[in-house]
Amino acid sequence: MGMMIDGRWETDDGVWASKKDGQFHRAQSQFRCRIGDDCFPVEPDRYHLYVSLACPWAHRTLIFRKLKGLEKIIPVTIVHPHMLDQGWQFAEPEPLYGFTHAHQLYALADPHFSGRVTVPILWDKKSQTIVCNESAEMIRIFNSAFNALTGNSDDYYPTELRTEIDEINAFVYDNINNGVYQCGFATTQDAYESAFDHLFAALDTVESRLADQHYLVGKQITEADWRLFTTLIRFDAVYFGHFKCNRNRIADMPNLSGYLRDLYQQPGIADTVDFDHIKQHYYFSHESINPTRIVPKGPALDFDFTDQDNRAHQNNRAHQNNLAHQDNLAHQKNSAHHRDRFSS
Ligand SMILES: N[C@@H](CCC(=O)N[C@@H](CS)C(=O)NCC(=O)O)C(=O)O
Repeated sequence: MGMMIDGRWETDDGVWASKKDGQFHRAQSQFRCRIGDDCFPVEPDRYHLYVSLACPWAHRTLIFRKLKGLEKIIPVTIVHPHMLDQGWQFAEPEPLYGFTHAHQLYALADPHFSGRVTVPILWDKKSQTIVCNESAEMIRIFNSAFNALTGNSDDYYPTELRTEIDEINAFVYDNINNGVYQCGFATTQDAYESAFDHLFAALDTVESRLADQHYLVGKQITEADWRLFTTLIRFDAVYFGHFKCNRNRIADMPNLSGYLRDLYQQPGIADTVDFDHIKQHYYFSHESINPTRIVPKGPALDFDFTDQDNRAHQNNRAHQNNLAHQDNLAHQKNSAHHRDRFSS
């Protein structure tokens, strides 16, 4: 692995944590434009998305691309799962310029770019630059910018819920999304244990929150849920083992695991999840954590079943279904009563 210094790729020692404190500090994304202004107008066939199927941040953008019906408007290129000395590479030369590595895109966007070469990348074909390389902002772009072209006005960041969504996003980002990386990339015992404690305290908080409500911000799915989802879906397969986030699995937390399956089973979402890529990427790419690069065969995972019994709010849901069923029965009885009256 490595990074760009003044437009040139430089390989480094493959250690993610800071030498000073043994903690992993995530760098700020540097391309932060929006679509819908004069520089980047809303147009079909103008933007291109580069993602890794392994990366939880990139996964957010794939989910929004799917939910918002943007597949035809924003084509996607998927990087090879292994991120090695030259950073992200393409299995085959990518379609726009024939580049073999993602750092070539960064160099084209800015010949003096210094920083990490991350995915996802939202690319503008017309001005040959990166519009945005920050997933949190990309999903907001996808949420609304192309509505007029797609006719899809589903809103995962509704105005009246924004304060609550922002609050829960910050909590989930600091402790869970980034928390798993802080456990996994820590190079001191203290840094690891502190990240571990924050991570599981936060998962406990979310587990309790989901006892009374279906989703993080009440009854409807919002971007907050999709942001948490991409970490949860990877948890038992990689974070538990590879990143040593092993107090327990998500499968052991009834509300979180029911919630995770609920999100996984939403239309189109399972197609965005690729466990082979996910495991290949993490176990093979992070040589400093897994020097043998052996990719585990397990665990056996199943996100396709539904359970009515082990999630408290599903009991609520079951209870509501039951009430609805009784209403329905009452209604049928009434109708039958009316029918009888009218037929007699
Ligand atoms: N803040 C960025 C973070 C993206 C990110 O860190 N992606 C990882 C893959 S999971 C990456 O590309 N890392 C390469 C590197 O840091 O060199 C976002 O959310 O878009």
